[in-house]
Amino acid sequence: MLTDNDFAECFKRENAAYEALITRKNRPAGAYNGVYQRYEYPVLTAAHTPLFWRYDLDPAANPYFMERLGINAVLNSGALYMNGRYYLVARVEGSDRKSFFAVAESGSPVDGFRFRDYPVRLPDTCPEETNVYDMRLTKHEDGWIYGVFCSESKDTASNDLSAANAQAGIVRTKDLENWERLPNLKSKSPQQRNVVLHPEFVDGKYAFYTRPQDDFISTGSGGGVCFGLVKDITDPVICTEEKVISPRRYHTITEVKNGAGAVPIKTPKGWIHIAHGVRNTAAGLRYVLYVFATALDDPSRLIAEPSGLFLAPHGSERVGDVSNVAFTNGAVVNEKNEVYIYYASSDTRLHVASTTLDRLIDYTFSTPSDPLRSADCVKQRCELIDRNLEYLKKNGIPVK
Ligand code: BGC
Ligand code: BMA
Repeated sequence: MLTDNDFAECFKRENAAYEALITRKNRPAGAYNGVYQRYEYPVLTAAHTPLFWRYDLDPAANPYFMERLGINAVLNSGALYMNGRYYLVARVEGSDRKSFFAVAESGSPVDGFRFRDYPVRLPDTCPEETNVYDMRLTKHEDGWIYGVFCSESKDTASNDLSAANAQAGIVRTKDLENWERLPNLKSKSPQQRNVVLHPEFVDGKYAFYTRPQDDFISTGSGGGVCFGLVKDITDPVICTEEKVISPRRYHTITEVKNGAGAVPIKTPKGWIHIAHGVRNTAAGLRYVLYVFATALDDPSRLIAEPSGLFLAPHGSERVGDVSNVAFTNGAVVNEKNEVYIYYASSDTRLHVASTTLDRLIDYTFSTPSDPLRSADCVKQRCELIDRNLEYLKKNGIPVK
């Protein structure tokens, strides 16, 4: 048992370490690729959650100054930039495996994120709901901020204890403090995960990016990221055919699954989507980010899909609770047209990568697309090499 003095010392020490972590400056790090810049430190981790979420700070109740309710991970976060501040609605996972949402904010896009005193207290309207995660935040032109997330329940129709059912939950707020829960999205698909609300009306309706799936894990016949319209957001039923806009393809990074990630970014050339693609490997599923663009006059029309992955788990990002995963559900653009992409690694911690709108547009619309066969990929690369060697020779630039 600690003396009151030791208890107080312990708190002081841990609190100082916490403050040092929150106020630590981040800096650009990692290899140059011209597309985006990674940062040295994650922006949020389990250790960024306040001590008073985890410890009982009363020495009489907690004589050893123990964590009573541990936090296991902070990951997949929705993101918003408003009035000069950066807001993240992170997925926080307790050591009990249940996830919940919590708002962290900062004046800087890359460091200084501090959680509000309390997590989001989501209206508890679905008694069967066991777990919630991966909220996408959409500042909609109707004036509300919507949060679309995965609402997971036990599949009671199955004898398999781990069988589950995923649906898209919907909440809305004006201040990220008071949340109104709407009914879950209804679509023809028995399950839905990775659903994103488009920020503008399309044909006067709410537009959703969906991801139909046959069961909880497998997308089965689900062809990829889809698009569907909803007339009334308070009775959200997809009233159109769910049209595939970013298909899964054999022997690509989307072979097993894909899903919408960040809310699409509006640019003069089209809507830019940063999504995730999944392939299976001997070491399990590998999640990477990829990019595609849809037309301004019809956000369900694919107009560009740069080849291959945009961002993959790298170095220490590759290891965590669910290793080999990069996942995003939030990116923001500020008034300087800087883009910050919040991505989690291996279901454990949240990072940021920065780029600019101009770079992202150039990447999206000037990167060649995947020719889908080794022989054609070699041809594509040889054409690049030909052009480069010619250019270097013509300009007298030595490479060796
Ligand atoms: C986990 C998610 C995961 C999903 C599918 C859920 O139970 O919480 O992180 O994406 O299962 O594997
Ligand atoms: C998915 C997502 C994420 C998670 C990923 C890897 O299906 O919805 O929650 O990051 O699996 O486990």
